Amino acid sequence: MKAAQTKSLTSVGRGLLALGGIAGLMALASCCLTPDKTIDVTRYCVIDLSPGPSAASYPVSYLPDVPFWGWPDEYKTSKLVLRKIMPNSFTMGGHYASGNWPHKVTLTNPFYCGVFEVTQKQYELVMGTNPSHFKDEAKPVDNVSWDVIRGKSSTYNWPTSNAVDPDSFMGRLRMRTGLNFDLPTEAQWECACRAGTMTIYYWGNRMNGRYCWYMANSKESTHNVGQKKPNRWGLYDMSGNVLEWCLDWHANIVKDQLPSETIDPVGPSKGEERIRRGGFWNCSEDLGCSSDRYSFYSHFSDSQDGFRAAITLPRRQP
Ligand SMILES: [Ca+2]
Repeated sequence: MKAAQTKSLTSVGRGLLALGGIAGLMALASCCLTPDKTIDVTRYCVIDLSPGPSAASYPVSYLPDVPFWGWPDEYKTSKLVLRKIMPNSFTMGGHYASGNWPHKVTLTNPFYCGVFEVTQKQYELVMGTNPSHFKDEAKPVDNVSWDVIRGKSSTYNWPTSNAVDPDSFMGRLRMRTGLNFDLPTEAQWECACRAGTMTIYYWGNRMNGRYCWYMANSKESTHNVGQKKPNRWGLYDMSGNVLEWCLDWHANIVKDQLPSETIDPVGPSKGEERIRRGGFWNCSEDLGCSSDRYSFYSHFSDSQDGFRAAITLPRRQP
C-alpha cells in the first residue's frame, strides 16, 4: 500500500512540476501534506510513566501508527502503549479448548489493548515496587495477583462493579491519566489475541516458537517483551511468556447452554477463581493456543502470572 501511494504521489508530482516552477512545487507540497482522513490518529495510546510512582499525572499522547523502525525500547519501559481495537464479532473458543466451546461474541465498544505485557519497569514506575521472580526491567512483571492489580476489597468485585482500589495499579493509572484503565474482559482478551484469526494459534494451526516463549524455548524463564513476532494486530506475547489476568470469574462453558450470540460478555456474576489466558513460559505447546483457559484464586500469584492493560472506550467516539 505504501509503495503504491508513493508511486502515485511521484506521478502526481511530476505532473504538477510540469506545470512549472514555484506554483507547481507549492501544489505538490499541499498535495503531500494533506492528511489522509482514513488514518486513525488515535490508533495507539501512549502513557508516559517517566514521572514515576509519586506523580500526580502521566502525559497521554496518541500515534496513528507504529514508528517506522518499530517500537523503541522506551515503549517497553518508561512508556505504556496500547492499540485500539474496533467493535467486532468473532468466534470465541474452539480447538484444544478445555471446555471453551466455539460461540459467537460481539463486542460493541472499541477498546485499547496493551501492545505488550506490562513490564517490570512500567510496574515499578507506577507502584514503586517490583514483585517479580524473574528480574529484568523489560521482562513482564510476574508474581502479581488479580487483587494487587485492582484491589482486594469486595467493593472491587467485577462484574458487580468496575471500581478499583485507588491505590492499586489500575487505580493509579485511572487517577493519573483520566482514562478507564482495567484488565481486559476474557472476551476482549481473546478478541485481541485472535486478531481476526480462527486458527488454533494466532499464527496458524501448529506451534511456532518464533511467536511465543513456552516450555521448549524459554529455558525456564520469562523473556523481555516484544522479541517474538506479533499477531496480525501488532500485539506481542499474547501466547506464552506470562499468563494474563482477565476480569472475569471462571465458570465452565456448557455447550448445550450457550446462546447463539453473546454481546459484551462480562463473565459470571460470582465464582471462586479469576480467568488467566494465553499460556506461559513453561507451558506445553497445546496450552498456548488462542482458546485455552486457566484460572486461579484472585489473591494468589506466582512466576507465571502477569497481565496486559486495557481501556474500554465509550460506544460512540466524537
Ligand atoms: Ca502472554
